[in-house]
Amino acid sequence: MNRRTTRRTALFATAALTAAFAIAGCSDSSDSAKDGKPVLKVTGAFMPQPVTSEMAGGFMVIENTSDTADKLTSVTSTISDDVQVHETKDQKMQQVKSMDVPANGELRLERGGSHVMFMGLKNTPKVGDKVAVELHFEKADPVKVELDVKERTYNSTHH
Ligand SMILES: [Cu+2]
Repeated sequence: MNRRTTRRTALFATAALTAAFAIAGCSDSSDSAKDGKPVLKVTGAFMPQPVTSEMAGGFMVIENTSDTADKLTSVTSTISDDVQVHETKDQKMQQVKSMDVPANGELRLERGGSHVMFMGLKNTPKVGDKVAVELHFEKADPVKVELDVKERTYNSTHH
């Protein structure tokens, strides 16, 4: 398929989709704040350069500026088929099914605390690289984030 054909197909699909929504009458609810979904903002996302390809940690702050509480339910990435959300208790980390993102609050994924853990890396990123991840939430739409790969001692979420 050449580029022109692809583009025309995409345009047609969009038009068909718009028509379908119009017929279903779904368009009038879209004016309210993101359909009542929480509004999330991610800052300071980074991954310390992994020592081996076995695993890597991911850190960031997920800010919720809405009145609706949400939960981080999973993380996906092209770098690993097994990305986990870990909490740290008594200096031991364990996998959890979800993590709260409180209304008008934030979820801090930081060193020594909760974090994202990438198991079985498909490659070993170096300082300066970016690792793309997608965060999935119970209510909010998925959020795509790029983690900056930093030196192993780097800490952006430190206060
Ligand atoms: Cu961990």
